[in-house]
Amino acid sequence: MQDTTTTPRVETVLKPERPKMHKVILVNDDFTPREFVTMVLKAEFRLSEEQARRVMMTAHQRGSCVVSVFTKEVAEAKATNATDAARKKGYPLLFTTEPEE
Ligand code: TYC
Repeated sequence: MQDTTTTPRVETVLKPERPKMHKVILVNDDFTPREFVTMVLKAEFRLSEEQARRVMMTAHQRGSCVVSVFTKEVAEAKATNATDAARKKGYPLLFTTEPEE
């Protein structure tokens, strides 16, 4: 006859949360040359010529366009770099970020 007692245990396994991704958004303006916007998109976001032109034209026609999504830190750094590159040339070009739904 067995005289040991066992107590049932419940183990909780926690899954780490996936970090929320953030969109980088290109905002249209009336002054920045199309070629410059395309060049910045290629340089900072590694878009091809065709992708860059498409994103630039979408922002031009609709007011804004999502460029890509990254973790919060990367999205903010890229938006700041790209906006600063335009400021150095005296253009009002703006990149913003927002969390994905
Ligand atoms: N609208 C600008 C022009 O006609 C070009 C442009 C496109 C500027 C997209 C900003 O996010 C932008 N020169």
